[in-house]
Amino acid sequence: MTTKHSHSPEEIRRLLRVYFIMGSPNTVGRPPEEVLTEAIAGGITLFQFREKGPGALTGSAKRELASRLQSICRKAGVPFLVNDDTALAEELNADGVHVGQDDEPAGILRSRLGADKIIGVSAHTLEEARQAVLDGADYIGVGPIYPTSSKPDAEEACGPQLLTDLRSQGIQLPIVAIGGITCLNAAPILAAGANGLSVISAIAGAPDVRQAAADFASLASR
Ligand code: TZP
Ligand code: MG
Repeated sequence: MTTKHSHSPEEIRRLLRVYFIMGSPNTVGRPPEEVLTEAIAGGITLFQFREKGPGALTGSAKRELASRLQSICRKAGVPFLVNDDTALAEELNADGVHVGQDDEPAGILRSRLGADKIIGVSAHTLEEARQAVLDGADYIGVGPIYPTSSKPDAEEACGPQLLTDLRSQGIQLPIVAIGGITCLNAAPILAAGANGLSVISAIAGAPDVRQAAADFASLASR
């Protein structure tokens, strides 16, 4: 089922440029609020709260952190998306959600959340990309492009070639690439047709978070 979405593809493509993903396990001992604030100062365009992995918060601690990060985003005008936890996204009235293939289908989410929420879906094949289009997703996340240590159950790295293939097979939906992306290996990803770069460790774990985000921002806006 396709419900009309209210964000234009142009707007989504712009938001995807520097798409920072983070939860408390990713900030190498630093307060997530501080890391997010620095990343925003560097120029991230979209934020996803992804509270997963060793030591991830649950229950009210997770909800409270999400809410603090959401207000930081709100003040800066950076949309705040929630990974997987659609109940939390609804409770907080987040700007959107990002879901994987094992989560709630995007078509159902679209009817429940409405046209104005941003819905992203992870896709690893042409089939999954086509389904995301039918389901009314705003964008797909494609990866891991390169090997990553931030997601232990990630599939095998696909390289920029999968992006080239999806584009040549007619997928026009905005695409953000993910997995092992750094400023040094990002150029072929953008050249292959991705509209933006999704990054955890190269920003959250950088010695200078603001500078790292700024470096991605100048790459992605070329
Ligand atoms: N999905 C595919 S790879 C990945 C996710 C959530 C992790 C990306 O993290 P990093 O540190 O940017 O490789
Ligand atoms: Mg998931």
